[in-house]
Amino acid sequence: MATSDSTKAVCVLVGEKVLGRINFQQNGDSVTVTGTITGLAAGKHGFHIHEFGDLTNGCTSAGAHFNPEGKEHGGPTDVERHVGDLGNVMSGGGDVEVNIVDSVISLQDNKHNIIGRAVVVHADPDDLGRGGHSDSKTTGHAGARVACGVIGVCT
Ligand SMILES: [Cu+2]
Ligand SMILES: [Zn+2]
Repeated sequence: MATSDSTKAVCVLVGEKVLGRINFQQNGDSVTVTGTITGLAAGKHGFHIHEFGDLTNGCTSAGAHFNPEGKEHGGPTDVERHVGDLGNVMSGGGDVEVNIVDSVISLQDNKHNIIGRAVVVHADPDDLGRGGHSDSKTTGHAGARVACGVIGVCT
């Protein structure tokens, strides 16, 4: 996989009702994830990096959670997590301000680089692998994909 060091990236999220913009900024070993999402129902919504920046077939073709280490699904503070596991965003029913700092994803030239992959926002809460559902250890039981976008380098 050819990657190169970047310090900033952006993702425009598009769905039927849900829209948004997410910015990524590399700060040392961590990435600050900020932005706004509109149109989300009140409650928690799974928020992940998925493996493919391919929206040919809508958000479905973004594939599974970005998981270059071959781990089980978890929460962002768990050792056992997919690289793409950023947990949940919380909606109060209005616009959602995203503000996450994560030290597992990267914009640098290494195998955790997320450039060219996809952000997916889900209809339901991510149970962080703890829900006991058949898909808790793969998807966090987060349900349908309500918006997605490809992560690209920006200035
Ligand atoms: Cu997801
Ligand atoms: Zn996951």
